Amino acid sequence: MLLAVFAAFSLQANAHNGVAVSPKLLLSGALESNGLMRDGIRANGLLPNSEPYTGLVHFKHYGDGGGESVTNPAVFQVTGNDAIVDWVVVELRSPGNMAKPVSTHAALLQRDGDVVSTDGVSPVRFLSVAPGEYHVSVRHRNHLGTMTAKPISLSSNATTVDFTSLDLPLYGTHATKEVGNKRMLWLGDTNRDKRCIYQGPNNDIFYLFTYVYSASGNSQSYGNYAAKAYALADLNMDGYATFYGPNNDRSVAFTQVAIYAGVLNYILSEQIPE
Ligand SMILES: [Ca+2]
Ligand SMILES: [Ca+2]
Ligand SMILES: [Ca+2]
Repeated sequence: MLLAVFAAFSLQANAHNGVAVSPKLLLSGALESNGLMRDGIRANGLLPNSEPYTGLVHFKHYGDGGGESVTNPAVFQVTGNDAIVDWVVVELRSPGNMAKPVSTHAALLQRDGDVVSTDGVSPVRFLSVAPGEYHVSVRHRNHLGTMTAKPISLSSNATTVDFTSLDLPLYGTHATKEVGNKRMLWLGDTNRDKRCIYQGPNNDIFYLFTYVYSASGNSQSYGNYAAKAYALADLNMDGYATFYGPNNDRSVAFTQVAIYAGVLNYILSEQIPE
């Protein structure tokens, strides 16, 4: 009897199994007409094996997040719906302190929107986070992140959080782009100030322009030069940063702001508390 009580107590005192989450999201810059995101970065062999967020300006990992890496080369060889588009970050925040994540994890984004662990298939698991209620937020290098307006109950069984759904209440106003019945992250933050600006002070197009014109292979400073790189300036995520010419990255930002706001100096701001 005493032993049973002790066993039950020690079970309770044991470490929990963390929480698992399966976010779903679309990056508007990468989205193709077939509803999948393009995987040109992967196809061009440009995806880094280690998460690129550590060291990026205006980014900070929390908890035991950071340093995630892909150790199995087969993960980046998958093609089709589940091919990897890029690295993203998943954050968990307590309702009592939304400004500071409890933990962050870098994860992988599949072409069909599933966010998965570094094995390319599993849910994103936060082993150090106790089961409970958390706001879930997602971020990407050159898109604006977004966060659930309400806390979501998370446990060791993966919970799906579908950021593409119009039914998921999001924090802030105009947090994401809406096309048809889908939500997607706003594109265009090449200078990583958490705003997408096409024209005016601190605009992101100037960064793109500077990047392309000063690219190491572009000694003649051609505007239609395609700089093949894993770059913040690659807004349509095809593996090239381009200013003019076919599939250039400037026009996707132009189209977005022209259709959404109608004025080219409109400022889209990330809706995540700081
Ligand atoms: Ca999938
Ligand atoms: Ca910006
Ligand atoms: Ca591009």
